[in-house]
Amino acid sequence: MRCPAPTTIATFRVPSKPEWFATPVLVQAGETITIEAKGIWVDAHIPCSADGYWAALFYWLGFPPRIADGDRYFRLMGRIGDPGQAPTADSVAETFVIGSRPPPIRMPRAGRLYVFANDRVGRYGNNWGCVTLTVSRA
Ligand SMILES: [Ca+2]
Repeated sequence: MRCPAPTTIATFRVPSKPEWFATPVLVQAGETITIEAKGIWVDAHIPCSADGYWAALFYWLGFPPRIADGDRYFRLMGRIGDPGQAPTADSVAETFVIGSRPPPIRMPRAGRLYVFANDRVGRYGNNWGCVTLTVSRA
């Protein structure tokens, strides 16, 4: 039986400044996609990959990022939203961790893939750089 290779849907850059970045990727409920993120982006003066960086002190001081992420900041996160409208509020339940090379991710619903660096609300102005995502269908 033939086993097709993953099909690349799109390759694109994701800047770290927007609180929501609308990707060109539209998904169906239940399909599985793979994502690979390459490159370095910067939170203020802290360069990191799409895996973010360890920031237990910020959590301890009472300043976690938008989505609590086990003492990490700035990890690439994803969420499926309406194709023409980014989400207007964060939802822990609907957000999934991406990072730089996650295992295949099953899409919880149909829609557009939105992504963001998991920074603190109101602290996106000092973000720089972008990572490059390649999204494939398994
Ligand atoms: Ca920042």
